[in-house]
Order: sequence, then C-alpha cells, then structure tokens
Amino acid sequence: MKKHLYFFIFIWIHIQVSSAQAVYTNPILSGFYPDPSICRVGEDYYMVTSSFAYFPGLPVMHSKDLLSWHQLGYAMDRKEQLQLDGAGVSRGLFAPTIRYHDSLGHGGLFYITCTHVEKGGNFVITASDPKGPWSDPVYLPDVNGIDPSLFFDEDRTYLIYNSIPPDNKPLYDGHRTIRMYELDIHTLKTKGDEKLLINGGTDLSKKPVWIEAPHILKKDDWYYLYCAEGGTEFNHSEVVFRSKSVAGPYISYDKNPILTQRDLDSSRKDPITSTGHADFVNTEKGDWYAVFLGCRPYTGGHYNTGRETFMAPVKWIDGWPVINPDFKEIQYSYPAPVITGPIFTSKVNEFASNQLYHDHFDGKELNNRYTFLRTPEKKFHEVKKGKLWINLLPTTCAEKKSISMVADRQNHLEGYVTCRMEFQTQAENEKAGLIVFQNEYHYYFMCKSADRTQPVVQLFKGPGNPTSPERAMDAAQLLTSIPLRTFNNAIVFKIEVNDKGYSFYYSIKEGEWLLLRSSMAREFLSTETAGGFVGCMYGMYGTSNGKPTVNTARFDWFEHNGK
Ligand code: 6LW
Repeated sequence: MKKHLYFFIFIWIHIQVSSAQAVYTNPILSGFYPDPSICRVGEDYYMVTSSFAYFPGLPVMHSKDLLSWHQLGYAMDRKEQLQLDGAGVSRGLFAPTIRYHDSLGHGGLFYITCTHVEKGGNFVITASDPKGPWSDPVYLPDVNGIDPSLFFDEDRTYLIYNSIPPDNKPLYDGHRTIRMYELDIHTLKTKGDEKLLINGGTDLSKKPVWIEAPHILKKDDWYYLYCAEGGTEFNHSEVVFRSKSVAGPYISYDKNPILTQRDLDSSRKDPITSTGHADFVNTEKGDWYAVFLGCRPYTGGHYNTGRETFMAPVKWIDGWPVINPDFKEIQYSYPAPVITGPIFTSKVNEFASNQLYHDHFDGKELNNRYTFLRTPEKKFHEVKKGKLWINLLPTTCAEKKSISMVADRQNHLEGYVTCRMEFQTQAENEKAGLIVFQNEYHYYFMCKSADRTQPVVQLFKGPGNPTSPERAMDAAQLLTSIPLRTFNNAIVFKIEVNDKGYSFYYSIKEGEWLLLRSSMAREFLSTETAGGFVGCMYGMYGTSNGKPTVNTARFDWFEHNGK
C-alpha cells in the first residue's frame, strides 16, 4: 500500500514541477556581450558575440534549452589568428555571425564571419567542432564594410554585409547599404559581381541611418532579409524585408520596425533600451526566438554594463516575423522554450545578471569567461597552488598594448566585486590590485604600491577624455594614497557599485573594512561618457609602469555578485 502511495506522491510532484512553467531571464548574456548571432544544430544552440580589442576573441556559447548558457571557449584564441596591439579597446573584432552547413551531407562545418576593423577587414573562419580549434582567418578583400553574414541556399552560398553608399557618395550622415556577394564555400572566395540589396534602409526618403547587421533566412519560399537600423544607440531597431529572389528586389515590411524600444516612455522603471542587431533561431518544436543587443541604463542614457544579449519570442504574423509581439517593452523574463533533459536538472544560467560568481583558482586553468586586453605577447598569468599569479608587465591600462590584467565583465547595475591579493613591493612604480575599466581613459584603479619604500593603498582615476597618448599613470589622477600599517602582504579589495556610485574598500584584518573613497561617479565609466562599443570590466591588474620587473601579484580568490 505504502509503495503505491509513494508512487502517486512522486507522480503528483512530477506533474506540479513539469507544469510549473520554467522561465528564462534577460539579459541572457549579461555584461558587455554585444552583436549576438545564433544558430541551431539539432538540439544544440550556439551563439557568438563581438569582442573588440579583448583577447581571446569571439566567445562561443552553448545551450540545449535557450535557458542556461555555458561558454565553450573562443573562436579566436591564438595570436596567429588575432593580433590586436595598437587597437583602441572599441576597435578589433566587430559583429560576428555563426552558421552551420553540411554541404556534402557527411558532416558539416561551422562558419564564423566577422570584421577585424584594424587588421584585414572581413574574414571567415571554420571549425568542425564549435569548441574549436577554429581555422586561421581567410580574409575577403572584395568585401568592403562590416557585419558579414552567411546564407546557405541549397548548393549556393551568399555573403551579405553593411557597406558604403552608392559610389561612396553618402546623401546624409549614416547613409549605408546592404550588399551581397556569392561565395565559393570551398575556396572561401567571392564569386561574380557584388549586388546592392538595400540602399539606405526601409525608406531612403526618410534618410534611415546605419542599416547593418544583415541576415537572410528562407521560409515558405520567401527570402527574409532582416537588419539593424537607426544606429546602435537609443534609436536602434530591427527591420525586415522580403523577396522571392535572394538577390531581390526586397520589399520593406509596412509595419517596420519589428523591434525597437525608442518610442517608449523614457521614465519607465528598469528600462531596456537600444534594442537591435537581432538574429533569429527556431526550436526543434518550431518556435521562433530572436537574440539581440540591448542596454540597461541606470539614469538617462548612462549604462556601464555595455550592450548585452537579450532574447524574446518571435511570431510570424501575415508572413512577417515580429519580435516580442505581445508586449511593447522587452520583458525581463519569458516562458522558457521546451525544457530538455531530466525535469529536476537545475537550470541556472551562469551568464544571467543576478548570479554570484566566485573563483578560488583551485584548478589548473583559468575559467574561460576571463579575458585579456589585446593579444598577450607571452603568457603573463598562471593558475597554480590555488592562486592566480600575474606577472607585472611594464605596460599600463591606458596604452593601446597588452597589459597584465585578467578581467571579467561588470554584469550588474548594482553589486560588488572583491578579491584577496598577496603582493609586496618597495617600488613606487609597481602597483597591483582591482580595476573597474571602461577604456584607456575611463577607469578607477585601487591598488597596493609603495611610497618611499613603505606600503600604501592607492586609488587612481583615469584622465577622462582622450589626452596625449603618453603612459597613463602620468596622466591618471591619484585620488588617495594611505599608508598600510602592516607588512602582511595580503590585502582584500572590494568595490561596491550602487546608485551613489562606486565605493572602494580594503581590508588587512579579517572582517574589518576600511573605506578608501566612496561615491565615485558611475557616469564617468558609462558608454555615454566614454564613447565606444564596450562595457566595464572588473580586472585583477598589475603594472610596473614602464620599468620591467619580475614581481608578481597572487590572487587567492575573486568574486562578484549583483543585479
Ligand atoms: C557592429 C554594428 C553595430 O558592427 O555596432 O549594433 C558595431 N551595431 O552592427 C559594433 O558593435
């Protein structure tokens, strides 16, 4: 009798749990993960985002349910693939596209197209496994523009991209086109003549700006060309065209844009703005979703988390795809697509904004979510003996060179980042600690150093808008320098961020926090202030400020959390 009772209780619980609709939360990749592109192969979803001057480049994410994401690695993780020295932080790799194609029916290839705006322009890389290794870039010298995307149409392959206006004579600022080449998928060379698909955007007479991020999909005998329009800030949007021929002519949907937040009340709570740059994917069940970039400003147009990746449902209405048709605002959560796997599998998305991240460095390798600024000439870090060891390089964070910083994205509007560091120096030029870094001119750096051989804790602020390109520390502003009344080489740093700004604390005695400086303006690190395309990074960073050293900083743990 008891057995039957337990069985019925189990079934009841199972029904309750399976009927409790799982949801996913936005952003699905929180922190600076812009320009997302997604594809599905069977039950596996793969997504890539742009990475600019960070190395390795082009993070490759994987999911089986569009709810929880895991990073497989990077598509450009070899210095032979990706050289970034001299590139400003918002230069390097712009928007990628990831696609899969099995041209010969016996095991396909993954393709990523992208643009290195400093070196070489548009290129294709391929891999049989998205974990890599990916090939070296094959550059496409005929392709003039950005945001290249591949479309496979039975036995023919097309490359579409944002490009110059007709005859390169813009009628207005932001006048761009969408152009297309056929591509030989075996030689990865363009074929035939370039075709102009879209001039300006949905309606040239209205002077549409920045038609970009084109993708084509084919459905019900229609070719759908969908693009970003309006520029990647507040006026961003997604628009769609269609044609019976891949080469056009393409007709604009009369209800464009199919996604924008620009017309909403700017005083709404927790706004998601600047949405656009979308890519569509369908589930095995036939449901459609769009991933796209968006921003979470904390006041006005200021956001420090960069352009993040969001996802919303897509409905086909009268033969046209519409993103988020049931709401005006992009929602912070939606019902999750069909959940695969055992019903009790915990479905946590480690890249959601409200996830605690803690690292004790007790493995042999660095977690692949960390990133470096530009391509390291040689390895400057090592995970050993339960610590992250960073060799101090002479370069500093305002030079357009590789620096000894191991960074993770600031992925919350309010929260904290903290780390424990062992570091000892008597040299004033040697500094190591915790930095919140937007770009070469906009950062706050809390560090341990020396003043007349005595240990001090210091806070630096970047010089602000571009100054002459000399070494940064000369231009950086020393806000505070306090003697450390201990020769213990361990120190714990903590940076808190909230509506009052960034506050900087340190501790040299268990449980006792000392305030270094409070309420430093968040706006100083926003994209609105700093410009560019990136978001803030929390970095474990050291520099010897121009003088080579063998000194190291050892980090026992690193943690951040927030919402
Ligand atoms: C990217 C373009 C854009 O290439 O900004 O959001 C550029 N749109 O599509 C850099 O992210």
